[in-house]
Amino acid sequence: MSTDLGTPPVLSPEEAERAVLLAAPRGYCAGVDRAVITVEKALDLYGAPVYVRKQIVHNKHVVSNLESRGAIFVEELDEVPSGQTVVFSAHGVSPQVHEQAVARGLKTIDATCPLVTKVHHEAKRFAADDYDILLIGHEGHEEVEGTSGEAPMHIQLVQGPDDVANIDVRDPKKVAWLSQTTLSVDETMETVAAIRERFPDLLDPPSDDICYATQNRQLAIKEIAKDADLVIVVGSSNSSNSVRLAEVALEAGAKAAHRVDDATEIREEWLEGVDTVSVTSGASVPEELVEGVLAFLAERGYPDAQAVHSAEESLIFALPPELRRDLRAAGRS
Ligand code: 0CH
Ligand code: SF4
Repeated sequence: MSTDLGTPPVLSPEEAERAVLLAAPRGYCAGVDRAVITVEKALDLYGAPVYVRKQIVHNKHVVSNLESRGAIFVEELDEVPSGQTVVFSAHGVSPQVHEQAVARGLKTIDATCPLVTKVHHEAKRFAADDYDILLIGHEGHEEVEGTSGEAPMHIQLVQGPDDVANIDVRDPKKVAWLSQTTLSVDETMETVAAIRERFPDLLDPPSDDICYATQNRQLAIKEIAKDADLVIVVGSSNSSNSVRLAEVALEAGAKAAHRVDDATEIREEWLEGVDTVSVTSGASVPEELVEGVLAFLAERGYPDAQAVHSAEESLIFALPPELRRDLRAAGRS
């Protein structure tokens, strides 16, 4: 009896050389998952509209999807009618924003990632001990604004090694550093080294501020970028961790790296002469957008993607306590 194994597809010589490598882990981290579910559950429980201060996470597809379900995204709390419910984004807010919400009689749900809150606590502790705090991060980023607001008189922003010469502190022996959670690990270490050269007594944060998800996604893309002709990073342009992934890929040896919001932004010419394409996504990116990129590549003769695992992740955060309480009261927990 013969078994028909089917006819293998006929590949052109170019197609036979091709590979698609998929970073693992990639996409949603525990803090993003929690923040997005928070808005979804708030919409289910309280009904539309639910206001959200700033983008809940920096992804335009996530934001437009939640908008279509009744979320209203605002820049500041004065755009929220009094008495309404407002969710704070995963990136965190300063104490001043909490105070403003109380003053305006708003019901708040805080979707700040617990790992961002941890950095806020570190800032408060260093400030209470009267340290000058050097916060490594990007000017204007919501997370930097929120963390700085915890101790504005003690914190100054350092964007990179070039800023170090201009740092002015009260006592060079009482200086500590903290960072945004979504920076490049390697770049941040360069900045810290430059700071330490100026201030040898520099105090480190009690644990890594660049979070596990940022670190794991950078390690994963390094692993598959070094042999790639092209790296595609899925993520929005204002997503710090996504933008960093494209930079890290180039530093790791990728011949080219592009960030796209989705497959429609991939340019055909990027694929010219390309055999190995490596794909990843930022911590705020829904997996269906990565699937769209893989389908785009498949339509152009690239094979199924091979996942390359460099770390396992199992962290899950409980929903914000104020939402859990209301879910319980409504018998929906
Ligand atoms: O990478 P950033 O911080 O711009 O933010 P994102 O793309 O919304 O990813 C989630 C991180 C949220 C706070 O750490
Ligand atoms: Fe939290 Fe890290 Fe995700 Fe930011 S990237 S939401 S700090 S887990």
